[in-house]
Amino acid sequence: MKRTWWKEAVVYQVYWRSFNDTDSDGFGDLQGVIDKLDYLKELGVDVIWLNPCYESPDFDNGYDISNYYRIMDKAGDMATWERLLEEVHLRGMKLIMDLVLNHTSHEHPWFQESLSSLDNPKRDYYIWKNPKNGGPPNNWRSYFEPSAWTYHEPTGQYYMHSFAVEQPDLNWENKQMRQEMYEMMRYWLDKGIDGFRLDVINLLAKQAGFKDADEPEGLSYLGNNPGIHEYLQEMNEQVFRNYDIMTVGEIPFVTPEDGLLYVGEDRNELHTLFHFEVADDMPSWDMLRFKEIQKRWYEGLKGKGTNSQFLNNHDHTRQVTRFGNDGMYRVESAKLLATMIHTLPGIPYIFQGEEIGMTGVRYDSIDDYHDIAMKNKYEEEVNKGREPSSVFEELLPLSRDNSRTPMQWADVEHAGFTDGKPWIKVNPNYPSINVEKEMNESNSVFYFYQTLIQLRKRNPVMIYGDYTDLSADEPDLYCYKRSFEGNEWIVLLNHSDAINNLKRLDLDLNGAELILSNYPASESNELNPHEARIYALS
Ligand code: ISL
Repeated sequence: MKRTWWKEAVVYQVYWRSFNDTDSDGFGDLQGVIDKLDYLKELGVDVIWLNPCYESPDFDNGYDISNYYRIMDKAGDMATWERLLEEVHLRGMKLIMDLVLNHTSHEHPWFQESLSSLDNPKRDYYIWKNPKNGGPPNNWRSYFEPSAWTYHEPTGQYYMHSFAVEQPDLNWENKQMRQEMYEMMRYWLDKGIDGFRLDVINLLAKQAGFKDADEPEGLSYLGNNPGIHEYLQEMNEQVFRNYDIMTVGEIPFVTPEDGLLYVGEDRNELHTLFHFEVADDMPSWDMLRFKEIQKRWYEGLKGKGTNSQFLNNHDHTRQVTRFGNDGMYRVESAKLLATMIHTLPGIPYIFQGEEIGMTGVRYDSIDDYHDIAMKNKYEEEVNKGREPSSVFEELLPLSRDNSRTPMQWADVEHAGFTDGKPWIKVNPNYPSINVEKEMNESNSVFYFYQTLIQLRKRNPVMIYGDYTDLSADEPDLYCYKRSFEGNEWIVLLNHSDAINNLKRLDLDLNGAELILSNYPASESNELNPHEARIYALS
């Protein structure tokens, strides 16, 4: 496969509203990101993924866009955004913008026009259907609502929303709407951004005929429908291929075989993708399942397409809490998970705060949570007559707010995130987990990430190397080989609170050079709890 800058990049996700607040309104802002670019440069990341900062009524934290050409007041203004882009580029980093094409906000002028009458020219920019048997057109539910349809009395039709009522789905069958979206994408690319993270991009094409789903709770009927590849090839032809950029598609419900259709280098669609076989479909850590997933995705894309590797983001609780050990082995576990994500095939993503081992939270009341997904689900379940406290306990671990707590900069009020009242409570463990503390400890999670990133820049084997799992049947030990142009590396991970012995793996490490470990260098055959080692065999 061709070597390219985006395949060699480490991407850092800035959830700006929780990153750094410079105007004391309790929300992070773009100036706050500018003020921390030197920190990101020191970490060594190459690309910054900025969550949506376009104008929005903020029902879904910016994923409900009401003006694609204006910056949300909470975030700042266009002049500040342009200064951010300039400062990112001055530091030799790149900026990709999060873009939502599947739906707009209900406050977008297009939707307001579409609502106004059956024959409004913008009516067909959205998905309107007549009632069926006096109710919704079909039995589909949405991610955030019991039904994917909301009735509009004045025009006597239902409109579709794959997410919240406030997020009406666009009708990608409408050519004029597509052209207006392509024009908007070129507007941002012509400003000099380096690509897009494309929100639920495989949902753009809707299922032909809008028939009832066999399993209305399943949701997969929302994605990968006929027509999606035609849309993406048209988008690539009219937008992407004219720029030196990276596009990463968020693609739920996708298999490696289908995934290749989106990111195959001969497909002229997207550059890479996030699949959700781990983040959405693995409730708790299952090493054997994880290895099987890695094997299938490696074999499915090998030599033809590029995967992306992540274990947490703004939608999923923090990896050290969900998949590691955020208690007595928090530091070792954070470093082990980082070693895994940065040495597996695919582009590694760092969600803000992951690089200092930030953990998930458990607030005591539903009132401490803001996530529309959780609030709607809580209401839906309680409205069924279920006991509120048991619903709360059930939803708590899944709340997307668990990863959205403010970045922890220092052991000062609100962790140095804001001088105002934070929009969401700061994790109470900020006195012991914060950037300032990490920067003063040579053996911190931060400096371990910095070392991993530096290793990646100097060793193409981490990026382009073949992958062989040497531990497929081991429930806790994960050992794999990466090989490229005569270089062979072995990665050893003991994802367990117990000591594990290597002898079961029948490895020959004689003469191997220990490149990196999250424990003091040791030649022992016993791996400590959550110990990670990288060896160079040749
Ligand atoms: O939140 C999830 C369940 O854990 C994810 O499945 C997520 O809802 C889904 O991947 C789509 O996420 C994206 O689109 C949503 C937005 O709320 C998310 O923040 C965004 O990442 C609607 O735009």
